Amino acid sequence: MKYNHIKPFPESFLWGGSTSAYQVEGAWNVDGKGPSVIDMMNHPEGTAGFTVASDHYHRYKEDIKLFAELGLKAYRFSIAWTRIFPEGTGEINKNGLEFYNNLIDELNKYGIEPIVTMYHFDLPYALEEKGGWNNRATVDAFVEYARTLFEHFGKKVRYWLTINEQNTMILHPGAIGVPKGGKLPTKKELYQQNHHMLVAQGRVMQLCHEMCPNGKIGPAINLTTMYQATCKPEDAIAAHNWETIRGWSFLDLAVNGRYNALFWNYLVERQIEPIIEEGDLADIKAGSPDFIAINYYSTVTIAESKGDASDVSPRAGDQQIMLGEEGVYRAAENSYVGKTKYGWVIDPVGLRLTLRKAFERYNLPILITENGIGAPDELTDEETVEDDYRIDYIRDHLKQVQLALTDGVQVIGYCPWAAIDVVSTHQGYRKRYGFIYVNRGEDDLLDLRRIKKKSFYWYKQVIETNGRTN
Ligand code: BGP
Repeated sequence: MKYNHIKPFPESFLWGGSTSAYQVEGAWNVDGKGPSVIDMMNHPEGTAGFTVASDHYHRYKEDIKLFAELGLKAYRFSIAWTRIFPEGTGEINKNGLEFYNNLIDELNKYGIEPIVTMYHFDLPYALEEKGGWNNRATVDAFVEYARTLFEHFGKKVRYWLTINEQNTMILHPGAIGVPKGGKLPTKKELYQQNHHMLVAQGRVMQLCHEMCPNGKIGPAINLTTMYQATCKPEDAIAAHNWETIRGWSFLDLAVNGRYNALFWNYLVERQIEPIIEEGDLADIKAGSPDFIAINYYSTVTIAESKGDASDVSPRAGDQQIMLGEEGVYRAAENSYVGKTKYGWVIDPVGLRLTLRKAFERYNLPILITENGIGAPDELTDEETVEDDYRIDYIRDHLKQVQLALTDGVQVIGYCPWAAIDVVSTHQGYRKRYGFIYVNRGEDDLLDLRRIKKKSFYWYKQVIETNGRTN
């Protein structure tokens, strides 16, 4: 659609940057922190782990000063559950509360809006040992953890995100990692876990509204639009299958409090539907979000299933993510989009389409909590990184966000991944996303000094001009 006038970004637009606790903090066992499932997972040889990460735990003041120089209006980070409750529940670790209290104060000092993810993949290992999300007790543990966060930070934090990428955890459990000696859950278990997370999320959203009158809370889902490989009607059905099962079914529950009919039938037909206890659906429904947070990286193109094992194949460049499901859909190539060095599809227009579809369906403000390009950045002799590919990627996506705003979609902020280099879950520091380079290798920690990349200066100017990208 051609427009004569492109709408400007709103004055209140939350120009931000994102990280998560296990990928940025390090200090995995410091000051009373307990282990999480992430700390206990198997690691590929020669790839940086999470023990030191970017050492943000010890350098958060220096980092936040740089975020202020960058001009960030918001910083989206996660709280490590195991810093607050080392065992997931029970005794509170005061040091953990103090760390986040100081971090939030430091952000507020510079006028940077804290956007807090409560749970970003790092379930306390002590809970995992008792069954993790298969166990209903984890629902109560999450609600108590949330209550503690609201009690201590409810007056200082306005934006809360419940669970990061619940859909990734359920659909690609191997992508987050398997605890040492552990095994992947069955599909039946996964959809039971999913149901428990939804009940927990519903209760936590209600609690937020009771305890934090100025607070806003929402789910953070990895959302993407699906293209059909051809105009063959069966391809269209397959694309719709996967768009529903992968994305809408999670948000339909979080926002509207109901199991999507197609999704529910898919579960029942495979005998993997969860046990729903009395009061669960009421809790899910009563927890209404104030906004939707979406993580967007790529689109997926889908073809009709062949009904055999050939439907399933690994995503290019990423053996951890399997695409396709026998009898449901299979992944197809899209010759109209680019790819990153890691094989992830680059599709800025897909972001506009995803935003339009999500807004049309739920009519809630949308916060983009992740978007970015992972690349093997190289430090130059001039002490910078010439990451023009990152500038291009973000510029192209921002142009589409602005078009989505012009379409009428209410986008309230953009927090690219990542504010600073963090450990990529599988590719360590060989795959970087930040505006700020962290000087370390996979095993060699070097001096961990912070270096501004070319994209830092570019994004700073984007923020200063409220969205001028040229
Ligand atoms: C998202 C996760 C982030 C981050 C990002 C990039 O799905 O929410 O935590 O890891 O993906 O992924 P990767 O580091 O694997 O490239």
